[in-house]
Amino acid sequence: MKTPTKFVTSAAKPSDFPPPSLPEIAVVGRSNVGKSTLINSMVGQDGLARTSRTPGRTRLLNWFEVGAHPPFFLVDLPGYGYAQVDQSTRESWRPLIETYLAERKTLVGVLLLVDIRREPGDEELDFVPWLAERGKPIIVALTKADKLAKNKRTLEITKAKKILGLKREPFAVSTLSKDGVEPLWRAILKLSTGK
Ligand SMILES: Nc1nc2c(ncn2[C@@H]2O[C@H](COP(=O)(O)OP(=O)(O)O)[C@@H](O)[C@H]2O)c(=O)[nH]1
Ligand SMILES: [Mg+2]
Repeated sequence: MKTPTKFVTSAAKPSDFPPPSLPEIAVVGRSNVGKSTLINSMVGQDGLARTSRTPGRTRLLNWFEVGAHPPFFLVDLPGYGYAQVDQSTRESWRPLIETYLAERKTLVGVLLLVDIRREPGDEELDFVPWLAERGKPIIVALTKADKLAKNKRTLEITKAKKILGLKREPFAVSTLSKDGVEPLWRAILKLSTGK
């Protein structure tokens, strides 16, 4: 399935954010968790969001306009948890992302990605209640599900739900096998309409 989607703009600071003209969903997660690859896979357009093997490359917020009915923006956020950048650079990104998430009026929800092989860490544990306090719905997806056997996946889904205190089970997705991508995309489309 393909949803016509186009790159809108990148921003390194709030004054570069595009006008809040459409509802938007932010994609959040550690660097290299598979944010860009998943965006490409969900909309069915390889090469739309840039993917990279180099952690920490994408330091900008990237807006994509999804031509669904009705349309909305997907925002690829810079990954947190960069091991290879110095503390001061890391600290300068945090306010940008936090400001965006806290103040963007048109933000209707967040897609949080966690590598299925990694137990959610402090960043995710802090992030879930932080969003809940701000009344922002969250969808969690465990990425790179192809790295685990099916029975092990189920175990990790249950574990992540419990650790993160989620109401719903997280999705397990693989952009390689396409497992779980379609159900996740349906949930995102629904969230984009505020339902
Ligand atoms: N095995 C596997 N690798 C994946 C999957 N999704 C992404 N990757 C790989 O993970 C790396 C990081 O992906 P990327 O989308 O750039 O992550 P981002 O930094 O979060 O945007 C790339 O080498 C991808 O090919 C997946 O579902 N399965
Ligand atoms: Mg990326």
